[in-house]
Amino acid sequence: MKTPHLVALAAAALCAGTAHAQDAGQLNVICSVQAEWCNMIQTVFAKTTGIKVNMSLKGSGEALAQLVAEKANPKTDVWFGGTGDPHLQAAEMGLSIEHKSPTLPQLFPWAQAQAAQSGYKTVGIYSGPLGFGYNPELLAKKKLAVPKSWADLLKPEYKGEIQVANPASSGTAYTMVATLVQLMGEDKAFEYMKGLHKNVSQYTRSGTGPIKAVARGETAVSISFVHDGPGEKMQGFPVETITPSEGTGAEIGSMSIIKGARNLEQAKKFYEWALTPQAQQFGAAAKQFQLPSNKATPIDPRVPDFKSIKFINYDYAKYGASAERKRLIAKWEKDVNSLPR
Ligand code: S7P
Repeated sequence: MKTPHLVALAAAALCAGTAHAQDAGQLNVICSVQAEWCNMIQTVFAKTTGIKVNMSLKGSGEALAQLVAEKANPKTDVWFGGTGDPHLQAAEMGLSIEHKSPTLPQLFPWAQAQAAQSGYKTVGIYSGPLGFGYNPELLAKKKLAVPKSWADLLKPEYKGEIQVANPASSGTAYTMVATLVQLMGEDKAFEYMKGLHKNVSQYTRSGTGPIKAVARGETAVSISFVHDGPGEKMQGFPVETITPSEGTGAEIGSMSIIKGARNLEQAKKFYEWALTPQAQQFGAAAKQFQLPSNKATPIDPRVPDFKSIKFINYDYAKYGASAERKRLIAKWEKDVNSLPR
C-alpha cells in the first residue's frame, strides 16, 4: 500500500475545488495514535484542503488532562484517536460538542454505539483488543514459556519480566484495569493486580512504551494492544502477541470535537474526512493495525482477527463514566502502585 495512492484517494474524497484555498484556515489537533499516523494525516489533510494542521501528540490520559486544564480557554479543535473511555469522560464533563455525522450509518455498530452513548459528542474511529506482547527470543533465552492467560502473568518466574503502563497517564492501562474488574469482579481484580505488581518491572507513562520495550529486548512481556505488535515486527524486531485465554477487553479508539473550538468549520471538515474509508486507510499505511470503524475501509491482513478472540462484554458507558474512571485509577494508585515489590 503506497502513500501517494492514498493521498490521491483522499484528495478525490474531498471537494477538489476547495483544495489549496488560500483562506482555508488552520486546525489544532491533539493526536493520540502513534506519530507516523499523526504525521501522515497532518500532511494529507493539509495538502488536500489547504487547511494548516497544528498537531500535538499525547497519550489518551494526558490528552484528557490537557483538555481539562484548557477548558476555560480551549486551544484544541479536535482530539483524534486514543482509547474511548477518556473520550466518553470528556463528553460527560462538557469538554466536547455534539456532532452527528451523516457517515454514522456507514460505521460498525460499536462505533455508532460509542457515538450514541456520548450524546454524539464522540465517535468510534477504530477498535483494538488488549493482550500481551512478548519477545520469543528473550523468553527462550530465559527459558520462560509464552504466557497464555492472565493467570500465567502471576507466576513467580515472570518476576521483573513484565511491563505495563500507568493507568493514570495511559488509556491502554486503564483498559486493562477496567477489563480485569469486569472479568473477575472488583475485589478479585485488585487482588490480581497486587499480585501482578510483584512481577512488573516498570509502569510506563505511555501505553505503547511496553511493547516497544519488548520489541527491543528490554523486557520479555508487555500488556498492550495487540494491534501495536505487527508494526514493531515490520521494523525487524522479534515480537509476537497473544490474547489471554480467560477473555479480554477492547478499546474503541475515538474522536471528539472540542467545545469552544476556535476553528469549528475546519474541525467539522477534518472530522468528516477522518470517518471516510480513504482517510481510515492511513492507519495501516502508517503500520498501525487497529480495526477501522468505517465498514468500507479495506481491512489489512495484519489487523487482529476479532472472531478468533474471546472478548468480555465491555461496558463502555460504565467504565467511561468520569466518576468510575477517577475512582478506579485512585484505587489502583492507593492499593496497588503504593505497594513495595
Ligand atoms: O498505537 C496506538 C494506540 O495503541 O495508542 C492509543 C492510545 O493513545 C494509547 O496510548 P496511551 O495508553 O498512552 O493513552 C490507542 O488508542 C491506540 O490504539
